[in-house]
Amino acid sequence: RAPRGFDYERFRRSLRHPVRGGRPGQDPESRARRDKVKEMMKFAWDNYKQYALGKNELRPLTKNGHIGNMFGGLRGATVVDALDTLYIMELEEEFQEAKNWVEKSFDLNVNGEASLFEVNIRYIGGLLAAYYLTGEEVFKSKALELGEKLLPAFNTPTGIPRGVINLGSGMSWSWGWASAGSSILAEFGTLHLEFLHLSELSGNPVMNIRKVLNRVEKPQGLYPNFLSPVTGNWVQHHVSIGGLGDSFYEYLIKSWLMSDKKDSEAKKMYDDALEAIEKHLVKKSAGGLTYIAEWRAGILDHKMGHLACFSGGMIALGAEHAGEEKKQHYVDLAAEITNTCHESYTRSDTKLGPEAFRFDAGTEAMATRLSERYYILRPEVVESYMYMWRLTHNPKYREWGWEVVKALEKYCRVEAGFSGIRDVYTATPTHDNMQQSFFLAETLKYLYLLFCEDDVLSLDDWVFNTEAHPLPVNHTDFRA
Ligand code: DMJ
Repeated sequence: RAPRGFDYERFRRSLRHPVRGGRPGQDPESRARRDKVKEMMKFAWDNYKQYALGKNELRPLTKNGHIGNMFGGLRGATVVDALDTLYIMELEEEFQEAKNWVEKSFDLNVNGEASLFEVNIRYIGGLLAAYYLTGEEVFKSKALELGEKLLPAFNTPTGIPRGVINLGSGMSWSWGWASAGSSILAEFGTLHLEFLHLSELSGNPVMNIRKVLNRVEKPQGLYPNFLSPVTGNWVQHHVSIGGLGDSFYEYLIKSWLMSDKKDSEAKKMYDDALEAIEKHLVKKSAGGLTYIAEWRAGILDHKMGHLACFSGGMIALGAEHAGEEKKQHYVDLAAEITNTCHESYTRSDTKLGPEAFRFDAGTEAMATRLSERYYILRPEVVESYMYMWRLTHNPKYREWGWEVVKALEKYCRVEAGFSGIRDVYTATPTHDNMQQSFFLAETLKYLYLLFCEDDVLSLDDWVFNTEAHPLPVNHTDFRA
């Protein structure tokens, strides 16, 4: 079928709510808190612009840029990740600065090894969201051009892509650390939302991943984290709703929502997966905290990663659309998990949570290993506060979000930006000298939305990708 043009104006008219803008009647306290988060965003952006524009991240202590090795020679991860946040916060001048950089300096003719997953969620997601929010063609054409460069990674016997791709040659291979040439569930399972939009905009259908996953036999209904892109079979039986697994589950429920609830296969896979997770992984600690353990070939590891804390929000989002008989149950489960993640924050000296916390040998929601005590400006806990707030309007979620704002200001704000910290259990932590791009894409966006009215980026119109980039729900076909 010949590609047809996407009718942007028709799409904008179809939105049920304006995407941004202050609403009259908002209570003064929430307005002031929202403005504080906006000031933090401006500070994070201004320092990135001053010291690191065109690099991937800002190093706020040494006041220079960081390039890293995840993006295969692409630059400006912070610019692309920040675009939609700057736009919805009405930081107009700063948005123009970011847009100018994309227009004039964003070079896609690079040659290097990139993570397919990271390029997809940050760059493709960021560019698509910027296009849908503003209608500026430059974002669409860059997204489509970059999407093309990622396609060779899907040329495997099963259609399941490998994790690493050279953006110049199109050669792809598996991560050296992933067992026996396998692909990672959270990586190949976190492409669907963005690639559906790329297909919609370009007219080229892609992706065969869902079919393989639906067909393959699952141990106890669970999805292990490693799968061979050659045979389509699991390579190792490690299951986790945290790192390596996380956003695969998130993209099932969000695929269904983004399809305007038509993709019933995704909904069924989500429902079944969540049931298996509840049956085998959800536990209650001696102190009454609900958590999600990890599973290694049948043996439970009573640990929850910060990454797994997104699941409170995911279950809340699913609960809103669950049948009446299940709804309250899922609202309660989401609230309990979010509460546990909040506990991991309140039990630290900084009121920020560790990278992983455990529930064994008398430990409750605290890190036990030195190597797990750090906080790198991650969003998952405030992400869950935002979804729980929109679902319940219980004011405690706004209070919890405000506690995080205060802690970020006290412990992570430095002279030239925000930095991660190495130990949340000391009131004088050392800094890791890194302002992660997801801090601007996600952490600050979710905090801002927590203090906005519900119709700013309404969940009726938008689905957030796993990097918090809003993609529109397909109410109708907008091809002219
Ligand atoms: C982000 O890139 C995304 O949220 C991803 O899903 C997980 N890791 C970081 C944030 O912690």
